[in-house]
Amino acid sequence: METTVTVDDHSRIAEVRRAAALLGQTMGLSPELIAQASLVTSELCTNILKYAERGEVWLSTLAANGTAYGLDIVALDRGPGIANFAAAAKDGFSTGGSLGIGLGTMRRAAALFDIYTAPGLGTAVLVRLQEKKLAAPGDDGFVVGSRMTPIRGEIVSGDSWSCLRFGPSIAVTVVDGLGHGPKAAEAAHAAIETFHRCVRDVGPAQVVQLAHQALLSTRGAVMAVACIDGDAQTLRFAGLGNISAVVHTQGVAVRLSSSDGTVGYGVQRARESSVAWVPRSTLILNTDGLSSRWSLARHPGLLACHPLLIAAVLHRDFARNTDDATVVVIQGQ
Ligand SMILES: [Mn+2]
Repeated sequence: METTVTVDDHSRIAEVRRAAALLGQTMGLSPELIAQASLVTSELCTNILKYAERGEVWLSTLAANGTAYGLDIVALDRGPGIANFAAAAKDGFSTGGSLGIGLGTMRRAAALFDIYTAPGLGTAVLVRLQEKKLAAPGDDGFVVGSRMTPIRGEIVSGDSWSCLRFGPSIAVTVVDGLGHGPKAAEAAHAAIETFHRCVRDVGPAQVVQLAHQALLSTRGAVMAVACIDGDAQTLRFAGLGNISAVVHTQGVAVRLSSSDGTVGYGVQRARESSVAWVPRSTLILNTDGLSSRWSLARHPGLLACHPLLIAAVLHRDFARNTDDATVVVIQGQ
């Protein structure tokens, strides 16, 4: 479960705290974690108001096997950015908050803390809070982060994505149902369902082919599938339509190309390609809800961040409001 609150006034601080409490209670998180979330969100909101005047806090619960074990708190703004984060992170550095727990305290409370900021580039902070008594699942060679939002005014997203891990491998798909709203979501879900059913047994091109059959009675979708084998150090890819896919390995970006067409419409065949995958390789997939002109060139150092923060920053800076928008980032460990 997730929720996003715009922060543009001091009254929003209480709203974000309430949203975090509601999310935590609904998902069965402990009162201790909810109290911690309240402190952290207050601090992040106060920083946004003080330095950027406006931003947003995005809250999403973490769950494994149906049990929630944590909360990801991401604060995003397009303010001036923090020139000297090291100084700001020291205890006692005034963030001007009513509680003033400071970035340093926040960092120690967090199971995971990451920040992306530079002058002119805004600030993005990730704080992951985890239940102490519950074991979080391991990374198993891959760390995944994503952000998906529906077009303004819609509750359901016509985009969808999923990933599955098996053995040393991970498979991921991103789907954009044609148009938006419930009919687009229906097409996207049919593609995801096919992916879940088949991807352990067949390659990416065949998954797209099988999805094509499954989507003939729907409005159709564009779809990309990537299968990464950590042992063989290869990534196999196939797509139909305009899902963007780029692999960054050791400073080199390789764009993976999809075949022209629409899943579930006409006669289609997706070509399969393959590239090398090594530890620290990063795969970024996105739908056309992000501007086609998006580029990492504007964000020096972003690739070194946690995939969730990479996805959140790219979404913040390049998502258009006129479509469902999805970014998925997978990093090898
Ligand atoms: Mn779209």
